[in-house]
Amino acid sequence: MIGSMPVDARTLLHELTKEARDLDIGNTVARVSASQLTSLVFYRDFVSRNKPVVITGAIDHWPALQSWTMNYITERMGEAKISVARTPHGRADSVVRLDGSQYFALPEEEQMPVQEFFTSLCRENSGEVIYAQAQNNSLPEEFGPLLKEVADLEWATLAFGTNPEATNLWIGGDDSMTSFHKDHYENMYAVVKGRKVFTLLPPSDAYRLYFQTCTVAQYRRNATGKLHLEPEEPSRGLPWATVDPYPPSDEQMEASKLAHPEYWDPDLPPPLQVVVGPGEVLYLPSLWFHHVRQEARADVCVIAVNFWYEMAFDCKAAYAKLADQLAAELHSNSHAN
Ligand SMILES: O=C(O)CCC(=O)C(=O)O
Repeated sequence: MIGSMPVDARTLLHELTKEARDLDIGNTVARVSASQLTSLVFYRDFVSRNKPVVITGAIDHWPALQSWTMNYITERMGEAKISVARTPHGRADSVVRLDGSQYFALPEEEQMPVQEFFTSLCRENSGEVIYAQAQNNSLPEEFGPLLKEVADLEWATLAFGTNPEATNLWIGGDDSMTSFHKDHYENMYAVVKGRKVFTLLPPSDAYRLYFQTCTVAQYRRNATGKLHLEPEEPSRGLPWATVDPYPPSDEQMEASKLAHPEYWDPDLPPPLQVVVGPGEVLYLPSLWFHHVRQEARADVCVIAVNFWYEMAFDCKAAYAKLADQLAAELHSNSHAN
């Protein structure tokens, strides 16, 4: 026995991981042309199975694909201010280890005109990283003048049976990353400029992400003008995934292999990786764990629009909750032993 769990709970979870891949998910994310995809096929082959897919050719008609240069966006937006997240390293909303403690680090949040945002984004080596990543229905709420240059994905809306609850615009550079997490939404993620690299794990694999309860803290500027982490008052804890799939140094990679053996285990199927390019849309099913990094290449910045649809709290959601609970139990027992 490990604590109160049978000793083979870990083996059973490994089997679940392998079986989910063998039966349906596979080891790659398929690409399907929008011309072959009706709402019914999309629902039958992907939504009902909670299975990711990249759809090509679905947004070729969006004027945004051609028009959204930095100059054009600046001109359309004028003096309107947008929400911007700022960190020293580009890893907002992620686990940061400091003086022997683990913090869940929220970014400093600012409002600034788009012109100032783009100027800072283009400035190299400022020692800080900014990312327009507000998830408050930001396309209509903050970028209203650009709204008409994208269109709803009507076939997806039909498959989900509801209009999107939020439509968010994301603008950032190569240094911004989004740490592993899951959302209680069905997500249609459309890339307009640059590339997004998604690392994905299904809900069954929660135990491979080593969630730990971290103290919530936020970056704030101190008297010398530097960003530093300030724990929230009153103090609160948040369980968050501690695995970083791109450790910044060889040393940190070795440390991660020791701390997170089931993430890197060569006997388990590796996380799925998919690169989503301009004009492509990723269907990211609800409750899938995702880590996101970006590659601007010649574009200077990466721009994407995502649509969040309400998810069904069905039996798949119940299985996912069980997987989360087993993961928490397994790791709390590993610490205790
Ligand atoms: O693009 C990103 O940086 C993160 C996207 C994301 O996490 C989401 O759409 O849920």
